[in-house]
Amino acid sequence: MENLKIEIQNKRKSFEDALAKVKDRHSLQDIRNEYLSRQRGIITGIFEQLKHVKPEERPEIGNLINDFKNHVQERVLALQEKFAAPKKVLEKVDLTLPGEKKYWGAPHPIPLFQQEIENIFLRMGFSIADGPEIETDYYNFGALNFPPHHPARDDWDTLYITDDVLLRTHTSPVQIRVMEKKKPPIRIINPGKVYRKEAPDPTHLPMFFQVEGLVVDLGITFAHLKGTLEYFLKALFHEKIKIRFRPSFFPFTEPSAEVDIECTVCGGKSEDCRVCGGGGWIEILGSGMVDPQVLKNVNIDPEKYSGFAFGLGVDRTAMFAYQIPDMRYFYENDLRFIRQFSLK
Ligand code: 2U9
Repeated sequence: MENLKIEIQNKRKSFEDALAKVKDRHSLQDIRNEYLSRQRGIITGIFEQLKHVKPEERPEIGNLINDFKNHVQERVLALQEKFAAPKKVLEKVDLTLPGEKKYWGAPHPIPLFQQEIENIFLRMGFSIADGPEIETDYYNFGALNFPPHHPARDDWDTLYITDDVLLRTHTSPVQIRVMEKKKPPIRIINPGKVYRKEAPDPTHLPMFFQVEGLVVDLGITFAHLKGTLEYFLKALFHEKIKIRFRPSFFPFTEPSAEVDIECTVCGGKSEDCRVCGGGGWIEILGSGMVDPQVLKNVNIDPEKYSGFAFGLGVDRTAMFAYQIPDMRYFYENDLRFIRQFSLK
């Protein structure tokens, strides 16, 4: 019994020594476990020795051990409170301050307008085709009947990555790629970004969006081209819009025509109209019958098949549809401008 009494005294002393060195919650928890753990704690170990003590002496030793255990618990509890994480001070809310403004985004007018164009052609049974923006000289020029170094290339000048690799100037390479893989009937539109060597001004951008289209099948004539584009322009603007076809030239179509609509601002009635310049007409589309050489380049027999193609600038057409005087507004990201547009 004397030995156990001495051991309790020693353990009590070492507990106090250990407690004096405690600096934080974690080291306190280690000491707590060392002394109070139910399975391997020092106090449990001392209690286990009680069975070797004579029965008449057990109450006295039992009291001593309980006393030691209570002491350890109280001391640990007191220090736990000392090291407890500081309570968060509740943030005071000043209800007189103005609310936080949320800036919601808005769909950009160009993709919205592109979707309107796409929907009209989808209703006519066209599919949408896509392709790379970085192209080779062959797909952007060669296959489309632009001879090397021909001055016609000047109007389509672009940014070159190498002598042979460039940013596409039109989405026409997509049509070439489609025709290489798929034989007629073909009825596709290709919307997408194109690039030109241009300094930005109210009517020019070095990057803009185009939608081009291509139909190739047996017996396709200029009448199909005219009917398709008239339907498209009436659906995009209004049923009664006046349309005219003007002869033109493109290396990849023969014959070629540009398509004008009557001025959306003055209707041809103002001599100093800032949109049509008094001419009364606005050029909207380029078009033509696919040049037989272009069909040969993709191994489609021009004696058997014929086709028509067309192209329009989405940004330029959106300018007229929404009566916006400067194309650069579309890319300034001014939310006051962008928020004014939504799907019809
Ligand atoms: C193939 C054959 C022919 C597509 C065409 C135009 C005329 C045209 C311009 C309008 C304004 C481009 O955005 S714009 O600068 N487009 O004038 N595009 S015919 O002709 C093709 C295309 C692909 C294989």
